Amino acid sequence: MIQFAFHDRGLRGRRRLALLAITALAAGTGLSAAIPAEAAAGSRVFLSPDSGPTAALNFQDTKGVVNDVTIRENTVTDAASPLVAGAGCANVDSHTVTCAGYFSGLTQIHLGPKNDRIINYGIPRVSLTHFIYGDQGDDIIRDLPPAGRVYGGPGNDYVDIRGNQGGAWGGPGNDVLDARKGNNEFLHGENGNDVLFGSSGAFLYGENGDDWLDGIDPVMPNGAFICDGGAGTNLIENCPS
Ligand SMILES: [Ca+2]
Ligand SMILES: [Ca+2]
Ligand SMILES: [Ca+2]
Repeated sequence: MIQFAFHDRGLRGRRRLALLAITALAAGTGLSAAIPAEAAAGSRVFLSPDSGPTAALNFQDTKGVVNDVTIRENTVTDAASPLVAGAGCANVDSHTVTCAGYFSGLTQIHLGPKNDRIINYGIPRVSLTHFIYGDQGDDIIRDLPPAGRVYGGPGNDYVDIRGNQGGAWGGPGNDVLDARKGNNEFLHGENGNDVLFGSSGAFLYGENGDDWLDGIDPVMPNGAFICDGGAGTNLIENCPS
């Protein structure tokens, strides 16, 4: 009996050891799973907060890659580079992420370095202020929902805003800011020789550099409301005098 009891303790001891080994293995598995996720190449897509009516869609190019992004409702695709889903989001495949709880229309998009492209179709019937940053490089940005705030950042950027009451800032570089398909938009060329196209009720500010401003029609309501070339030798057409 004693021998059996001893043997039993030994067995239990081995079971404990085995259990410890399994626990260690599981912890190790968790660790090894975390390392590839941390090291995974790809831009990050996540919600902040991760759910609810104010959950904003975040896009961050943390790898300095070329991005070619499309946002359509709660789905983000990048035709040029892989995506890694974070809080509130999940990968459909390596270039596609969906964020099931995203319906606010709020965005914080950072395209990071390189010459990137984005089309934001947004969410139908939502017009909350949202933000897109081209950052470094010559970026092409098209924003369709109302109330966007688009910043080209450094480089020669092309920004096309098509909503209502949106704004575009070209940043340093020779930019093209196009509001011909929008209404009541604010365009700021900032530094560089910029081209600004307005439309109904637009406010065009060339700011520093030799800018070309086209208000589309010198008479409201079809044309721009204000065309101000700012410092530099400017060409101003189809604007109210
Ligand atoms: Ca980029
Ligand atoms: Ca840029
Ligand atoms: Ca500029």
